[in-house]
Amino acid sequence: MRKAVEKSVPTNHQRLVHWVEEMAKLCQPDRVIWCDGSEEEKKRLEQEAVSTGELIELNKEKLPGCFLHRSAHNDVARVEGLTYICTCKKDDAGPTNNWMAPREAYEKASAIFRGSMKGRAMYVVPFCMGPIGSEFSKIGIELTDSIYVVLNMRIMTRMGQAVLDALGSDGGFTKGLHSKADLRMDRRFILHFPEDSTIWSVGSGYGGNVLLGKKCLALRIGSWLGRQEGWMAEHMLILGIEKPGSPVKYVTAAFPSACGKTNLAMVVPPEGLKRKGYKIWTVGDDIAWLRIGDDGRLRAVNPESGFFGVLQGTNSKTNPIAILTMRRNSIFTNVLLRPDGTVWWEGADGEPPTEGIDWRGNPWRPGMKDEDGKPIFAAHPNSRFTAPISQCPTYTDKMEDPSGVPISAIIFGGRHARVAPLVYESFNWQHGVYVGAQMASERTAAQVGKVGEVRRDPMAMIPFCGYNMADYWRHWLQMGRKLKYPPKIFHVNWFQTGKDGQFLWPGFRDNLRVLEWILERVDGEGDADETAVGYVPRSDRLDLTGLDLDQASMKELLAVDRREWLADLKLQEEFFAQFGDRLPQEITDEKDNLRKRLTT
Ligand code: SAT
Ligand code: MN
Repeated sequence: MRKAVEKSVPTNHQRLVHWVEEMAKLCQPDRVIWCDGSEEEKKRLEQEAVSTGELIELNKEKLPGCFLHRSAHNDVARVEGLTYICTCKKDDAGPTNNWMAPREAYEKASAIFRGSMKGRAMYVVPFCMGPIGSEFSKIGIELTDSIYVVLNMRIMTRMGQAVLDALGSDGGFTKGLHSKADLRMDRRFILHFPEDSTIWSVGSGYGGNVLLGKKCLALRIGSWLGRQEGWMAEHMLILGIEKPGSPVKYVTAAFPSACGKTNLAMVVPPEGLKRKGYKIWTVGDDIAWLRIGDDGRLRAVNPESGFFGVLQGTNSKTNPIAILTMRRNSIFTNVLLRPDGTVWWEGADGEPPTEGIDWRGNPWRPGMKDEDGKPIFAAHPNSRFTAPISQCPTYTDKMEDPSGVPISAIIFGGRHARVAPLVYESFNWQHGVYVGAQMASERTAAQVGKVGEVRRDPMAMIPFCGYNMADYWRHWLQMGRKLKYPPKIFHVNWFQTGKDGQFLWPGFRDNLRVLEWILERVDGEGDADETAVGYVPRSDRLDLTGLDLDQASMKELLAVDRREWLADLKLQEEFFAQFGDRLPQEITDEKDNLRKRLTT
């Protein structure tokens, strides 16, 4: 084994080589292949995956360079119940994370990894999160037995020989080990060892469970490193908004998975705003790494280089930019295959096809029902596309700026039918941190579990914070104190419903109307009413040109219902109580102040 590894080793980083050998000894692959990230390698891997059925090549004319992948039926979303933070002290993981002692976790997973790659190749995938050479960036190495993972990582990260070169002979890196093993749910674990900067993922082949640069490194390990090193890893899109005559302003927004981050990151200006000449630049759709710049401002980098976006409901109306982005060199996961080699999902452009092969690989026709009489979906609700950000029509080369983009506003938001108004602005940074900490949202198909159930999801980080959330909020508070020019913090809710259960706000591109007000506030303009929860726009302040929305609905959208807020405060208190003494006093103070404002 030793020889086979060393023959083609393209690095003189001894620690790295040694670790790869050790992991190969454990997993016992037939071959160890170091990935260089080249075109030639990509072609070779695609061919191999097509020959085994791991990938299906799509219509060469209509979708050049595109492939379809079907994951196992029991492996279609992140598994939060099987995701662990493995710190020496349980309290360091905190009450919102699953915890396992590191030694127990290594032992349990070793038993599954042992021999798991027999008959397969182990790919060594060097990747960099963030522009190579930037002070924001972090290097990881993922060892995997999945070509699907290698090809996705090639899109989602800067991957290959350039990363090994940047690592040199002694650079630091996060160690990632992944094996599909036998894809059994009862032998599946996503384990994080922040104290060793190590990630072990076994028994899954799906998205956020296995693309270790994404949620595992860029958020869970990243958030841990961020606290130690004085920066922040957040579940946020990054968007540039350009108004003629002024410099581009950048905002970040934290929404839970499958709540519209990708759509907002690529939003097309609606009528009225288009006439004013607004332009949008997409820097990132899922993750932001934030540092305090020499200029005293918060600066953001998108550590990723691709999108892993939701397909259900994505079409030329809801997100035309995404549709243009995924027309070539993209990987589609768990969608319907049409006879002509193109793909379809619920909510895609056009009528449902009359026939096709569904995401499970079975023949499909519209209107089909299962034994329980439930409709059979053509695509899984959490079906995804993977596409390079460089193909996005709103791509900006600011994305490669090693010092990041300056952030003017931070926006929090959830999917919450009631309670939160369309938009409100926090009174200051400390209050804004509390606004993020009390976020609540309904569960989506992005994680295994009951869809629709409301849960507290502070900063949209509940599945992704790699340490005790009480310490995380303390870190946020400290960052605010260090910032000379802290961004203003806002909260939005696109998902309010009226008495008839219909959404009150049209959402999608019209969300930019709200962002316009947010940027006016950043500039010290934009009229607002001071309410118990924060500053809310006066109902005539949003530019509603071309929008068919009556004054009554607008009023309802911006209303603060004291009774609902007081009822929600009770739920907040139960949630915060789990953190005991570790909860920062500032959070308690802000909550108490809100109660006072609501009752006087
Ligand atoms: O599955 S991923 O974690 O990559 C996508 C998401 O849930 O946000
Ligand atoms: Mn996400």
